[in-house]
Amino acid sequence: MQYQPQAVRPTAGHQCARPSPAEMLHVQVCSNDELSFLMEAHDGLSATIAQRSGFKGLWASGLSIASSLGYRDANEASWSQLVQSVERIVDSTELPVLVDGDGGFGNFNNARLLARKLGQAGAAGVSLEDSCFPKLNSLIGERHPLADIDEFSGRLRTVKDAVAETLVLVARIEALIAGHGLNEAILRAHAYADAGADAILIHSRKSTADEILSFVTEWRNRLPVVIVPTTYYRTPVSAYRDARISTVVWTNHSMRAAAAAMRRACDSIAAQESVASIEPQIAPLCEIFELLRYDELAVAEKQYLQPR
Ligand code: SPV
Ligand code: MG
Repeated sequence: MQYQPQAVRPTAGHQCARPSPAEMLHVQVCSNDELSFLMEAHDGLSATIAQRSGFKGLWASGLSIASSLGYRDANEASWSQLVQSVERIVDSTELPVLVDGDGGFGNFNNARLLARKLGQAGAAGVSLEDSCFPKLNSLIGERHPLADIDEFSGRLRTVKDAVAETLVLVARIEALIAGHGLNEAILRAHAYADAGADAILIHSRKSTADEILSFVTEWRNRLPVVIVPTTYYRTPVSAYRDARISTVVWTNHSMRAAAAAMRRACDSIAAQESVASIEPQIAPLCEIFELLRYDELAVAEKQYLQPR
């Protein structure tokens, strides 16, 4: 069965106005014949830079936000720290933000609280994965216990009931990460579709896209499919277009780029006891001032800070 795009219902006041964040994300993830791309953001600056590069939507990455705070991606950062980071990301651009909500930080009750708070922070959607609390990043370690299908479906149903009007709900399947194979992944995808998910994120940590493409063939687009080609990065995106995948998420690349650049700069400054040689390699301050719209502040000062 092909998925039938269902509009995220416009909330009161949005009928004639600018589309809501959820409506913008819905177009990209759920009702678009084109392959969409979401770029990772973990703070206001990374969000701003992604928008400048032309991305039309953002992924607020759990791994990248945790890393930037100095935490491990193992639910060490709290749900309220996640919401705070999302607020900064949302405030920094006009782009819709799909938030990596991990497993919802507990049971159905924690998941719906998180979703409500993300909606209030201006997020466009939430992705919930069928992991157990506390989760561990999918790309490390061997212990990835899966949530019970019915219990996780309950988490999805309650989030759908709580925020159907304001957030796109993506159900993320960790069955391939946990080594359970294609049949389990498909079984879960159908259960999560029945529970009200708007899209399915199928995750893999293989170095080729084979198991993702097998899933897509078997799934036959009952709901749109979102993928995360971090480990199978060599596959050209034309393969995803051909497979009619909806959305590719580049989930951690700004954080990793920043880590590599900061390390180079720190190593060089420490070794040389000078910043002279790295100056041409780092962003000039005028670029930072421009990215963060200091010009707008100067204009506002003229308007609002005039001596009477
Ligand atoms: C994230 O960006 O935090 C993700 C994707 O969940 S992954 O790190 O591949 O699990
Ligand atoms: Mg994550």
